[in-house]
Formats: sequence, structure tokens, C-alpha cells
Amino acid sequence: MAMRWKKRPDGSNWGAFGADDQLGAMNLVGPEQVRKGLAEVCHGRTFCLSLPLDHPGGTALHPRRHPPRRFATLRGGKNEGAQCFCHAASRDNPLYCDVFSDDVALIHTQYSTQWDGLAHVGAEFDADDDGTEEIVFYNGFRAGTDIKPAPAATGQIRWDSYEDPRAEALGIENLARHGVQGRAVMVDLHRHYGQDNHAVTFAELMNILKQDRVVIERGDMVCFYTGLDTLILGMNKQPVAEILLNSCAGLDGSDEQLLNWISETGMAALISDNFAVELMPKSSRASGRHAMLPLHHHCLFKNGIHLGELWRLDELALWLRTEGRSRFLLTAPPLALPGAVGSPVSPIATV
Ligand code: UVW
Repeated sequence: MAMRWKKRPDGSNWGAFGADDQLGAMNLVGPEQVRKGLAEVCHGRTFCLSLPLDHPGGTALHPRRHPPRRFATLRGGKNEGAQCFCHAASRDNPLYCDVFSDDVALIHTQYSTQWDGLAHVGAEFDADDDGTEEIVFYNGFRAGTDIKPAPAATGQIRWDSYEDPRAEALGIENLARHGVQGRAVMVDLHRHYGQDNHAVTFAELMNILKQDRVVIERGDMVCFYTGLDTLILGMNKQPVAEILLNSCAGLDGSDEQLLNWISETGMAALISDNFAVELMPKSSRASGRHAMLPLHHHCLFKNGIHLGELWRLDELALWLRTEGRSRFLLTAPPLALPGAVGSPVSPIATV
């Protein structure tokens, strides 16, 4: 089986799931993980792990990502004279009594509660080992051929064109088709750091896991609760970036030991209620040419580990804390949106 690369990045697992693999560590979530997840269900209680998708609100936290906009193509109910917004079937046939409503929504797929797909982050890398760098993604898939670049933004959407720039490979639909259901584990960082803006190192995380008796096994999806979701919700769609960007804990993306641990455990996905799972410590350890978001680079680009961001974890984390538990069944398929590099998600936890 020919690989797409002659040289793979140090610390990567390219090829481990096959030359054509587009699922990465999510390959580890299969029937056995579903059974393990189901074994954690005893109350039958469910928690919705999604923020309302119009949160955090505004663009203060990410200038390119806007809140969803809905447009009604049809609105049933009282006809206020705007014919195109209201369609009563009786207009076609007086015997019909039904009225219809239809929407179109413009959604930045990574605005709110989301999955980062494997085509979300690539790197400039010499995968052909010929002295030239190309833009490459997980498992050696290339920009240009496999991941089609976006045209220069014109500010206009062509509804009549279906030639969208898209991820021909590594699109989020692969994850949707696989199904995302299995055992998940909560790591309660908020319990230890409150609202302190702290980049958690490998050594600190190991202490927390030991203290809280949290065990992570191969194939588990791992959630890190930081408390940022509560802060976001409390700001009621008027986010104060200064506060949100300087509050709550997150993983120290520049800690190599932590990154290696993530891939060595065989966890299937990494999830948090913060923006990027990782936090950059005030002074980075990196030198030379390096990734701006090292945990994204390690997980998405090198090891095919999907990232879940801006999830709502507070209610579940507090319930688990009270019950002295950390494991639950997680069901979190993305949209089956072919060619998308990420997706909104409405995850459900069952305990
Ligand atoms: C970036 O593009 C930086 O985003 P995210 O943290 O959502 O992966």
C-alpha cells in the first residue's frame, strides 16, 4: 500500500490506520467503545453538551467567525402581506389547509460548539523529502488536490454554483458516516483552578488524574471542563474578549510531554468548553520554526485526533463531580456536510 508521503513528521502516526485513512484516532471508536459507553449508563439521564449556536455572540473572539444568520424562505402563520415569506397551500387549492415555513441559515461551522475536522489544520512540510515544502494535512493529504483552496473572498455567495472549495479528502462527512458514539471521560480542571487562566502542564495533569481517580484508556474521548462555558453563557451574547481570553484553565500546548502523552494514551478525541482546548503559556517554550497552535498541530495534523471546542460541559461536569464519577456515554456526530473542515455539533451525554 503506497503512502502519500516519503517522510512523515516526527511524532506522527501517519500510515498507522492505512495509507488512505481519513478518520485518524476515531478509528479506535467502534463497537467495543460503544459497549463500554453503554455500560456507564445507569440513570438514563441525558445532558445536552451544546451551547446555543448563537453563543458566544459577536465577533470579538474570532474576527472571521460570525454568529449564525437565519433567513426565512417561507414563513407560515399569519400572512402579513409579505407573499414570499408565507405560503398557505390553500392558495394553490382551497381544499388544502396546511401552511409552510422554511429557513435558510448561514452558519460559520466553527463559530460555537464544534468539531475541528482533520482538514482544519495542516502545515508546510516536506512530505516528499525532496527539499521543498508543500501544504500537507493528516496522513499526507495535499492542499490543492485533496483540500481545495478557497477563492479570494468576494463577500458574495453564489447560490447557483456548486463548485465549492472543499476538502475532497478528510472532510467532516467521514466522521459523520463513522458515527461518533462511545465512552467519554471528564477531567474537571475547573475543580482545581476555578477561573484562573492557567496552562496545565503534563505533570499537573497527571496529579489531577491521580487525585480525582480518573483513568483514561485507549479509544476514550476525553473532555476537559474549564468553566469557560458558564462565563460565556453569563455574558448573554455580549462577550468581553478581555475577560474570556484571560480566564479559566486549558492544556499547555507547548508542553511536549503533554502532547506525547495525548497520542500515547490512544485517546480518540480531545474536547473542551474553551476556544481551542489548548492555552498558550505566557512565555512559550518553542524555539526555531514551530506551530502557532502546537496542540492543534500535534493532534489534527500529526495524529488525526479530532478536537471539540466550545462545548457546554458545566452541568454534566458538576453532576459527575457530585456523583464521584468521570465516565459517560457520548454521542456526538457532526453534520454529514461533504467537504467541510469542521462542523457544529449537538453532543449528548448519557449517564
Ligand atoms: C482556529 O482556527 C485558531 O481555530 P480553532 O481553535 O477553532 O481550531
